[in-house]
Amino acid sequence: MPDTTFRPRAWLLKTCPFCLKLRIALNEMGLDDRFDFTVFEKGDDTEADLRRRLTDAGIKPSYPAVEVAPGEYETESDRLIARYAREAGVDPETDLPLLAYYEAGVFPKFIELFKEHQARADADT
Ligand SMILES: N[C@@H](CCC(=O)N[C@@H](CS)C(=O)NCC(=O)O)C(=O)O
Repeated sequence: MPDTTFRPRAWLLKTCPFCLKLRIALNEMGLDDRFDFTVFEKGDDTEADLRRRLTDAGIKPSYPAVEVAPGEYETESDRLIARYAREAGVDPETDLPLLAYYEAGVFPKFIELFKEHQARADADT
């Protein structure tokens, strides 16, 4: 019998553009209530725990990450969005105008800023 009590958990790095993309898509698909969200910061205990979970599952750590079924993890924002869009019966290309607005506007700039910020943080350590 399928486990109907399972709730997917989405791990989102606080300043990650791809994590915000997934969050926007889930919200726009009306799926927020079905998920538990864990927001973490670079270097904290939550990130260490997530990296362990992904590595143990044979997945290269990358954020966002979702436990899509008990003990089963998936990364890659586009793949995750496609997976839940299928479940929600929507086409992410045409049915999610807020996601489209984010992807065509702030998203590429946000990635540039994130990378610059990351490079500065790496240089400081
Ligand atoms: N193609 C991936 C890219 C995700 C990505 O590059 N995420 C960054 C954070 S914004 C990451 O996981 N970095 C690895 C790290 O910080 O260790 C996706 O769409 O999910």
